[in-house]
Amino acid sequence: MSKNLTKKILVTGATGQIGSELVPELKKIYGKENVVLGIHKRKNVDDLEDSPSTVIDVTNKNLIEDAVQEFDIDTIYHLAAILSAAGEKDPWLAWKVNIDGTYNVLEVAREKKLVKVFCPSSIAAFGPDTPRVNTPQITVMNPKTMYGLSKVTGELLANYYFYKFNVDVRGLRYPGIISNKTLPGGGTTDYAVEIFYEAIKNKKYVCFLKSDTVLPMMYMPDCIKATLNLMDAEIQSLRYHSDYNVAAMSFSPDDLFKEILKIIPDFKIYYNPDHRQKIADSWPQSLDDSSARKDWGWKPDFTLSEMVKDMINVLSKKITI
Ligand code: AKB
Repeated sequence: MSKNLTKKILVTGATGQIGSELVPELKKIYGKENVVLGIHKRKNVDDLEDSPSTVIDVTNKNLIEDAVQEFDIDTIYHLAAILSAAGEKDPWLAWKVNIDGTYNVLEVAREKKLVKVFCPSSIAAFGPDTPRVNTPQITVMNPKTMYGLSKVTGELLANYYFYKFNVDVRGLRYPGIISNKTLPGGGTTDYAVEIFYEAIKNKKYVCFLKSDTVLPMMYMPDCIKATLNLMDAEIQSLRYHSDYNVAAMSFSPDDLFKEILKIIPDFKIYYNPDHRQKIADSWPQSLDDSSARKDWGWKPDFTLSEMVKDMINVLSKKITI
């Protein structure tokens, strides 16, 4: 169980929102030939050109085993998942992908004696009985969505594999992640990405959450930093494994709107809350991440206003109106 042994990495969900930005960073650190993209369905993605890739359905353990064997993998970043809103539409699929998929990855890690595994959790692991402000590292969970339930199960299972089988598995409770490369899909925090595209393209956005719904969020560069720093941390310093709270910023749609307005003064927002409001209302508003700060030096770089400036700057160049 040593960080120095990571030589060949498999990333499941490699072309998703987080995967598409984590993969280039991993390639910089480990070399492009040493990062294998596990993709569910083949797509035309720039990153596929210079890295090995393989089709992986995480519900099929044989495919994970074959990939580990073929590419001599020693570390897996397991990012493939069905998010909260999509999971409520098809809870059966969410169970299969999130629970069976994580179990399969952990089993392969145990059998093949992998060096390390990253299995992310989410703020969705908490529920309406959880203290919502400054949510502690250890507290009541009781999530009400299938996604949340699968994330708590994943945390518990991963911790079990650590203590029972010595599998070095680590994970973060990701807040809503804001990014400008690949769109998220099927999440409750997706509004915080969509809003930028609509503000730049159409100068108006209809938000599916209420104006005062505060949720924890994080800009992608901080998400990548947190992921890599946790995976790089000395194992002796970790008091937790698959379930670290990490925080960067908390805001409501109205807070975000006001910040965008400073740069796009004719932007308008309208509110039409839908089924995702109930999910958001069951999640924390802010997290206590003092354990992550103490154990492996976590500290975010981006504030709300810095994130908004950067998002608008990058997307304005990318979006042709
Ligand atoms: C979602 O909204 O489902 C995700 C998450 C918070 O895990 N972005």
